[in-house]
Amino acid sequence: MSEVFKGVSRIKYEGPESKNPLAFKHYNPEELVGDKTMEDHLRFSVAYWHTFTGQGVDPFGAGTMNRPWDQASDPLSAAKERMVAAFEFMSKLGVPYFCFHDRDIAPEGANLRETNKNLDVIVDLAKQLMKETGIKLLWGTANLFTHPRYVHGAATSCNADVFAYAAAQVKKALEITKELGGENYVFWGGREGYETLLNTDMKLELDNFARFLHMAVDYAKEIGFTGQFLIEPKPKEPTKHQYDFDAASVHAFLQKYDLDKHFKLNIEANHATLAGHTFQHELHYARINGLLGSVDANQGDTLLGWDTDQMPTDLYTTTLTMYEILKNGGLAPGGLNFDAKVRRGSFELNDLFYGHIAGMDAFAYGLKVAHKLLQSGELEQFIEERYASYRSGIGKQIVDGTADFKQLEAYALELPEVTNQSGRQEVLETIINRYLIQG
Ligand code: XLS
Ligand code: NI
Ligand code: NI
Repeated sequence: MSEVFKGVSRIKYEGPESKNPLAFKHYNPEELVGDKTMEDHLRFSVAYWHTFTGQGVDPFGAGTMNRPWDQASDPLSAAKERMVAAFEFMSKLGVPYFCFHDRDIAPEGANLRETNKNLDVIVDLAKQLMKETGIKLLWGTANLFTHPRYVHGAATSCNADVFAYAAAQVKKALEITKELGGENYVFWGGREGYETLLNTDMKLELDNFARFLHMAVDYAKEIGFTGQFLIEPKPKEPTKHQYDFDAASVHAFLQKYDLDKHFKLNIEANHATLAGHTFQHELHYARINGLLGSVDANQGDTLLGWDTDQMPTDLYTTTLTMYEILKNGGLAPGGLNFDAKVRRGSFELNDLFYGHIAGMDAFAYGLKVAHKLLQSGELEQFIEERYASYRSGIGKQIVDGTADFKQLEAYALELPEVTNQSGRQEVLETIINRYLIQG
């Protein structure tokens, strides 16, 4: 098939002074940061749905995107053309990974059998293109939210037939993810939640959700899929209340249902802010609990209360994100997936390059700054000193578990007065700014 992204060749690193919108200013894949190359630290991935399948539809208007592959005569031909164009785009951009939902890559047929056949055709093509380009699959997932059958949820639907249909869909999605060498498999509970408790058996829905995930774990084992399972928390949208609300509630759910050893989390920036947390909070919570598996890299808009999925360009956030990722020892087998879309007004083909270059540069810059910050130890040292009282005396006894209420009371009764020290937030914020400005 003929070239789609005409006039664009392989995107190169030109350095911070470059003004070329089709060049990287900070992302230099081979450059070493600490002991790893940027490419190995960042493990960038393109999200098939936003970049190749999305058409720029919003609740008030039709699609705006200029996408030549959508002109094909029938849905399966469009899916093939889309896949070929996707690999042209990803090769030119130089990303090592992509991610997809089953329904992004192949159209639904008249029934599940036909739909699965469509998938097989496209998976064969993807396999061939992956071999030719060396681009790998970061994760696969099943779309259990678009079709009207999922109106009341999938694994948490009130209708057992829907549960069965969703199971069949995930079974197939696991098979194709394995077939394509996917390194992870994601569960985002698209419509797993409720609109009103007046019609909802929450206990049964949550129990069923856990049953569903156990079945997935068992099936993966049966077929020898060894990729990492990930759950992607999100508090609301499309339902009023999504069960996988945030990292802490998913953690509790996994522990309650004995699933914690099988799953990690895929943390998305815009979902964190929708939950009333910072992105750093969600990453940090996941990390300290050994649950940080992968990241959906995007950003929201502070003035809008929904998942705007914008390309991440905020350097402050990318720096703090990379700080958490470095402290996590990296993300592998996870990565940084751009679950982000160019704005509806950015409808030209080249906007896809501009958007991804912006995101990749913002993360590369964040990586460089976070590495320096971490090496300097300035923040770590402050925290270390702030908690020094727990390393000797009564504090050590508390931490060691040798103190009880009676001993603590005896100690407190002898205390002349408690003295505290400043938390110095402003000083610490200035340190971040200093590193951010120095680059
Ligand atoms: C939606 C989610 C979705 C998942 C994959 O808000 O972010 O895109 O990442 O199903
Ligand atoms: Ni996401
Ligand atoms: Ni999202």
